[in-house]
Order: sequence, then C-alpha cells, then structure tokens
Amino acid sequence: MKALHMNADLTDVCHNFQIHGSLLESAPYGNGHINDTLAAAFSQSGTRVRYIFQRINHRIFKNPEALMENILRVTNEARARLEAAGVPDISRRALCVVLATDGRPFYRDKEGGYWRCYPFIEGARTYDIIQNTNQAYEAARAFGEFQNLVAGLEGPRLHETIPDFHNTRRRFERLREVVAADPKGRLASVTAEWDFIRGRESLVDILLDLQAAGKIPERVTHNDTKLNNVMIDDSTETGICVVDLDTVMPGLALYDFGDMVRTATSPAAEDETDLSKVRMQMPMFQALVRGYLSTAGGFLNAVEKNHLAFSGKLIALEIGIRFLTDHLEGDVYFKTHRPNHNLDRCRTQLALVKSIEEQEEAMNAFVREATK
Ligand code: ADP
Ligand code: GN1
Ligand code: MG
Repeated sequence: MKALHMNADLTDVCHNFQIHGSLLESAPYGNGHINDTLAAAFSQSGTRVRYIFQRINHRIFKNPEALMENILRVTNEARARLEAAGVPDISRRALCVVLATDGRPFYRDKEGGYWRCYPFIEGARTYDIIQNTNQAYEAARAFGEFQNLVAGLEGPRLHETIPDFHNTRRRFERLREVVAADPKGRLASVTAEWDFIRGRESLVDILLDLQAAGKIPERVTHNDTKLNNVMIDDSTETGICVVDLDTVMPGLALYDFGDMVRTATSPAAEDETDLSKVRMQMPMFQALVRGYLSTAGGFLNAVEKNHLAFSGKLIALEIGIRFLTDHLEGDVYFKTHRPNHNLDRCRTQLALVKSIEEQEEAMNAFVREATK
C-alpha cells in the first residue's frame, strides 16, 4: 500500500462518513505496526472535535468487511453492557464506530482501501513503555473488563480475522520453513536467535494441548493486548477504554494476559538495542496479576490461573518468532523504520523470555498466593 499523504487523502475520505463540519487538519497518529492511523480535527459549529481515521491493512486483514462486522458487534455489546450497569461517560469507555454515509461501518476509497472512523477519546492516552505499577494494574484491569463485557456476546462465532493468529505451533513451523528457505540470505547473522527459539520448541504446544484436552476454554478475546492498546485517563489515571479491536475473535484468555506481560513489565522499548535494559520487573507483573484478577478472576478457571506467568513467556517467544520470521522474509509484515528493525525487536523478545525464565518460579509463587 502506498504511504499516506495526509490532508489530501483524508479530504476525499472524510466526506464519506456521517460527520458534520469541516476538516481543519489531520496528521498521522500513534505507533501501530499494522494500520495507517490519522487523527483529524473538524470544526463543528465552531467547536473543534477530533476523530481517528484508520485505513485497514487489507494485505494482513484479508476480509475487512467481516472484521468490521466483528467490531460493530463487539462495540455495540460493550456499550449495551456499560449502559445496563449505569456506567457514566460511556462514549469514552467503549469505541463507537462512525458509520459511512451509505450506512456501512467502513468506506472504500477509489484505490480499494478500507477506511473506518471512531470519535477521538479525549483526555486519555496510550503508553508505549510502562511507567509505573498503577498503569500495569489499570491496563490489566481494563483488558479483563473488556473480556468480561464481551463474554456473553450472542449470535454466531466471531470471524477469525487472521486464522491461527496465536497458534504458536504454526508460528514456529512457519519460522522453520523460512529458516530453511532463507529467501534474503539473512540466516547467517541470526543463528543465535534461531538456536534460542528452537531450544524452546516444547513450549509452543502447551496451551494448544490444554485447549485440545478441554482444560482451558475458548473465549472472546482481544488478542492484541499491547500496553499501547489501552487508553489511560489523564486525570484519574484509570484504564478507560480498550482500542485496536481488529483481532477481537475467539481465543484464549491467556493470550491476552501473556501479551500484557510482554509489553507492560519491561522498562525498555520493544525495539531497544541495549538488551541489558530488557527485563521482566516483578512489581509490574504483580500489578498486572492483581489488576487482571480484579476483573477476570471471576471467570478464569484454575488451569488458566496457573498459567499466567507461563503465558507471558509464551507470548514473548511467539512474537519473537514472528519478528524473526519477518526479518528473514525481508520485512513484509510489520512496519519497519530502520535496517534490522525486526531483528532488534526479536532480540528484545528473546531477552524478555530469558528474564521471565530466571524469575518464573517467583512469578508462579506470587500467582499462587494471589489466587488462594
Ligand atoms: P494499530 O492497529 O496500527 O496499532 P490502533 O488502533 O492501536 O492501530 O491505533 C493506534 C494508536 O492510536 C493507539 O495506540 C492509540 O494511541 C490511538 N487511538 C486509537 N483509537 C483511538 C481513539 N478512538 N481515540 C484516541 N486515540 C486512539
Ligand atoms: C502488531 O497493530 P499493533 O501494532 O497493535 C501485531 C501484534 C503484535 C504487535 C507487536 C494484527 O500490533 O500481533 O503483537 O504488533 N498486530 C497484528 O508489537 O499482527
Ligand atoms: Mg495498536
């Protein structure tokens, strides 16, 4: 997909949504690796009102119409549940899809691109790097609350927007194939990373086997619970709204908790090159566990609870596998901004796996206490 040239593109696009007023300005927004996100300000009867516009990456999400159907169902369900509970400020607590002028939840541009729009949630922000234990607690509480809100979703099973998204066995096999083919001749410089990963092959089946044995259930899960996918209110510092709903679909609760451990326990950026900075910080993990149990503790079963620490290690390994695969394939999936960017990201993930391994016993001991 061609790069966005901001105002020009959005001027054409925004007229096709049910938004009144005139476009004042727009600019790229956020640090997502997949979609193109812009924040746009409109003048509505003299008031400045902001919206988020996103062009869905349909090379990755092959069926954007099914994806938007999921998002409509999930956001409607969350809003209805919040309303029923008498929660105030609902427009800041759940995303709300702005419909296109033809009534559909997306607009298709002349080049075939799929656009969607949400009201901008003001007075809150996302964080790429965790700053304190309150943020960890709040992020986990909010993702647990989200799982709770959509747990009773009626009707057909949600579409799998990316099949086998968290199938770690498949992710591992795909990497093995790419290593064998080495299409860009990059393998020689990543043998240490590949050795590290293949030395942990036995981990990739553990949750899949538990699921196949009926010990952990399929649920409606978010599947991309990065710290920067939860908005934290600027004044109350509470987690108010979960965003980035493209991968909401059937999954395991542990995939969601694992990705929180991956993204909210280390003080280093995902692409940090000084690996001595990468570490799983126990106070952050403890805050995640407490926050998550405060909203998800009521529905998680004992096997899920026993695997909270393990899930962090697994998801860090899984994303490390995905970054290495993309590096070897020539950077075709994740947006990159410098040479070896995916390799740098892979290395932080593997450093985090190592740090979790070193502390796993203590992490499990904490979970045992917290779930007594
Ligand atoms: P990506 O899939 O590319 O990660 P996201 O949906 O996560 O895209 O959006 C990127 C960033 O934009 C988020 O991390 C968040 O900071 C911001 N964002 C997304 N939706 C909203 C919204 N409705 N209001 C305010 N900020 C938002
Ligand atoms: C992508 O879209 P974003 O940046 O929130 C990716 C996640 C990865 C993450 C790694 C659809 O998330 O699966 O864990 O990057 N999303 C997709 O940072 O592949
Ligand atoms: Mg995101």
